[in-house]
Amino acid sequence: MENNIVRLAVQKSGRLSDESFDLVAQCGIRVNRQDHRLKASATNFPMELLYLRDDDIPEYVAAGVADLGIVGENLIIEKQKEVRTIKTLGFGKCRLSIAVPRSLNYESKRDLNGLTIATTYPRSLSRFLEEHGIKANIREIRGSTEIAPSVGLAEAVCDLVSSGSTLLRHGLEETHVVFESQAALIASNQLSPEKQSVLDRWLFRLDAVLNARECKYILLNAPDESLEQIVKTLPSLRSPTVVPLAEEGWSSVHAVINENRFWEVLEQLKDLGSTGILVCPIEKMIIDDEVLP
Ligand code: PRT
Ligand code: ZN
Repeated sequence: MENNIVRLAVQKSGRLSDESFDLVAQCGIRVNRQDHRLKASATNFPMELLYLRDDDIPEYVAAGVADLGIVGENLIIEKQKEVRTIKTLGFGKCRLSIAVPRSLNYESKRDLNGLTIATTYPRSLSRFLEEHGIKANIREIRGSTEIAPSVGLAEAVCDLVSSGSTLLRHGLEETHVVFESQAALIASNQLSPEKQSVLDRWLFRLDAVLNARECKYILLNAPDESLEQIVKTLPSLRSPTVVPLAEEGWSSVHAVINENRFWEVLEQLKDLGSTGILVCPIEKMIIDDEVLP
């Protein structure tokens, strides 16, 4: 029984923590964590959570100490451990970028030659410099990368960026994106068949939660004369549901619509004479042969 329990490593406390815990909870998995302990068991699913520093998660999963982990792609790329990326999770979005002081009057990649670049991502930076034929020095530091140029430790930085306000505050200008990143689920390469089947059960739930996050349920009233056009405008799972209203000449249309195209579609629907448009969140969405709208 014991070896059927999958161990999921999550960030103990940091930018990925809350959304990692929420994702587990939204999959209906209840975790009983007491006093901020480093390990906790789920009460209704064969899963155990390990609470770690994010930097350690790829190593723990590669070593098989944890079976699964939720960690930024930035660390998966940087740490180069033998793990499988199962899926990206849509949060913790950022990019690893090179930035230089605005006073440098930077023009092109060539200006990086001969500079010292401070980073906590030496491998990723080194690969980028090599690929672009840039000869710069890498100074590996532990944190607070953005202050390195102002204290004379380096002439440029390579750090994670999300809003860009940290760079701005420190007089730095983003010049190159090394890669884009978001949180991902990783797995050990040595999962037993029992653990793989627990992972498959969890993935079924995870997909239902992640698919639902991307979509909204929409209901509207459509005049019959533009019904055909309205139905064509609406992407949906298979096709929209159309139900006649009690009032002659009108129908109610129900559909599932992707967040990406949401406002654009809504405008078209209004132009086609739709009224009483309601938009509702979807909690879980299970799709088989149908593709996301
Ligand atoms: O203690 P532990 O080691 O677990 O945590 P940590 O302090 O190393 O990591 P944490 O919690 O800061 O970040 C965890 C993960 O969140 C990262 O590995 C990324 O995958 C992801 N992430 C997303 C970010 C950012 N966005 C981000 N903006 N990680 C860090 N930053 C930092 C960046 O380093 C810079 O200092 O935020 C600053 C820039 O932010 P903006 O918004 O000003 O551009
Ligand atoms: Zn860290």
